[in-house]
Amino acid sequence: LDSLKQKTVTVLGLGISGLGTVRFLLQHDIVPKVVDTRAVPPGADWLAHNAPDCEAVFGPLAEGALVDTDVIIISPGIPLYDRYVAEAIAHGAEVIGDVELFARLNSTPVVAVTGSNGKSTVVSLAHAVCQSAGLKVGLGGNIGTSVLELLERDLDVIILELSSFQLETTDSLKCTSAMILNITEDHMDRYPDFDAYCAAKKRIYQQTECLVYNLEDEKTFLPHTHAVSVGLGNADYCLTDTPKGSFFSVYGQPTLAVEHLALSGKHNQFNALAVMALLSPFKINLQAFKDAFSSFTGLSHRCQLVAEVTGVKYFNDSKATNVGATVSALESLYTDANKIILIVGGDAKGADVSPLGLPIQKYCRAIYCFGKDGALFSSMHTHSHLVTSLHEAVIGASQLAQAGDIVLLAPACASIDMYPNYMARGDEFCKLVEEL
Ligand code: UMA
Ligand code: ADP
Repeated sequence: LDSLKQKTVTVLGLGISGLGTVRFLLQHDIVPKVVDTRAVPPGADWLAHNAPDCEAVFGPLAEGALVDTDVIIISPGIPLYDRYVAEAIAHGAEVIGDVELFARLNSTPVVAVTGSNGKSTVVSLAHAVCQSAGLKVGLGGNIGTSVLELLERDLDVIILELSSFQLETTDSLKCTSAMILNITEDHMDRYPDFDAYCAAKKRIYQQTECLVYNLEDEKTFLPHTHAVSVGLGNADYCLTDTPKGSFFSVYGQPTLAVEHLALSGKHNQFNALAVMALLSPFKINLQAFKDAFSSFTGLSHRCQLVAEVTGVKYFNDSKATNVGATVSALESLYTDANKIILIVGGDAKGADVSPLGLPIQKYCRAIYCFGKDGALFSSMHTHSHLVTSLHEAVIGASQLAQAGDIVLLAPACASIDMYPNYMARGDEFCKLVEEL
């Protein structure tokens, strides 16, 4: 921090992470310049009331806007190849993220999780286990809390959800354990290709004592002296069948019956195993896992049962914002006894959506496609309906559904073409279902 005090510092982006950074810097007597290309960024009000000394530049940037600064603390929402950022780097500016600043100052053990899907569920469940074990635990990062807030607290362990965006600007993060849960295509509007996205995720392993990986996804692996595998079958942490039913097993030893996990679906059983592997360095007793697994019922908008109307179940999986998440929702909800009517579409973020074709044909009775990229999906099923709103999709699906069917909102797309965020999209779905 002392070295930062000698430099000119710009915070670029005044959302959650930018605001967390400004607050932190001010607490340490560093007054940054604050820049955001939006006319009124989310933190504008706070800044005006609490930090009138900060020079604030909001709205479209002028040529050379960032060149007269030594350090830029950049929002994960802005890529390093942004024209003005690249120009500043060429002029010698150091560009880091809030996670890098956190990493340089932190001395508390860190458990870090990235992946295309399951991050928030895994970090929240890990947080619940640590709480049950009586540990002082903090949770932050991409899940929506500024990591720098965690530095101010007296904690035994910090659990971080990290996006590929955050990892791009992070070099110094030391972890007790770290895991890439899985890698499927996402954010292809930000990366030149899939390899670049994978490379960003793998940065989480740079300085970890224990590397936890998904045995069924080789992209999550890097050679390491202490590598631990997770998988539904045949991994260090896996499921085994015993005369007493299915168990979470650790190096071949059944430890906890799967029935204790309140979350449903195979992907959540994988998530639970990931939590066990990630927390293995902390020697937490089994009772804490049992208590947390049985009381954690999941986060909103992730494969949540909204209601059953005339024998048809409606599930809100608005957080399925990429193809991988939608495939896993279809696989976990489908049984021989029910067919799925899928509501899909939104902003596909430049993804190749074709891997959804087979699961849609296999598991769906029909599909309703909406939003900016809805048409990308409409050729995937013979009973496909291209509609202009979620309202039209829910009404159509409810008329078509037969008793025993499932109507599933799992859009495989971001929501920004029609909604402020995925929560607003999920909330509208729930409201429409309630009105049926
Ligand atoms: N923006 C501008 N101009 C600016 C700054 C931002 O146009 O000068 C726009 C960009 O489109 C950007 C968006 O605003 O993508 C959000 O930027 P922000 O600085 O307001 O973001 P924060 O509120 O700080 O939120 C960020 C993460 N957002 C992104 O990575 C896009 C949040 O993850 C994270 O919770 C938060 O920091 C705290 O760590 C959100 C997210 O969508 C949930 N993450 C992606 C995902 O999960 O798929 C990676
Ligand atoms: P993230 O934070 O990575 O977006 P979430 O836990 O919020 O992950 O879940 C996002 C979506 O991914 C939801 O639709 C959820 O049902 C699905 N999902 C959760 N865990 C997994 C997993 N292990 N593999 C694939 N999909 C998953």
